[in-house]
Amino acid sequence: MRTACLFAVLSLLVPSFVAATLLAVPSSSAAADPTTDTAREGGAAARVIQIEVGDNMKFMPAALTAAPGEQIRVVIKHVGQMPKVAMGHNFVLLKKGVDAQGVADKCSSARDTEFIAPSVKHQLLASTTLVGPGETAEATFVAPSVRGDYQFICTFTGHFALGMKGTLTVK
Ligand SMILES: [Cu+2]
Repeated sequence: MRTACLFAVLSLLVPSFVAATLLAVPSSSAAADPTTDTAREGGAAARVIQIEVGDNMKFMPAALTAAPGEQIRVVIKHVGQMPKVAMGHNFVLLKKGVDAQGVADKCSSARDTEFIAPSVKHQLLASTTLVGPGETAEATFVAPSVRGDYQFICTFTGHFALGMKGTLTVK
């Protein structure tokens, strides 16, 4: 009874709550199917940017653009062969002015938290979980209102130092 009332109230207040609730079911079942286009799920207004990551330790593409305040959903897909334990990747978008090497250093030993050290979270605009071959992960965020370049990196041990980085240009 109480749950039903809460649902009704939320539905009135937030029309998208209903859609989000309904979408939650197909999302979870589709996640088991690697051929499913994850990017189409979740609906709403976010623009999807797909990035491939692989055994060459590059983001492809490494140069992204967004409008100030634009809703963005970054989807990374691991297209490599090497096992996740040796070649996992993530997408970590940094706030403006954050020292990328410092973040990479702190995260490099944070394997238990998928290479996102708790101490750097306040320096991030967005981050995904870690992916291995054939896996995808996504991060949804609002592009900053301040125009300029924002760095993104992979925080798996050593990858930033080997050049696994890119730039989101807000313009
Ligand atoms: Cu990586």
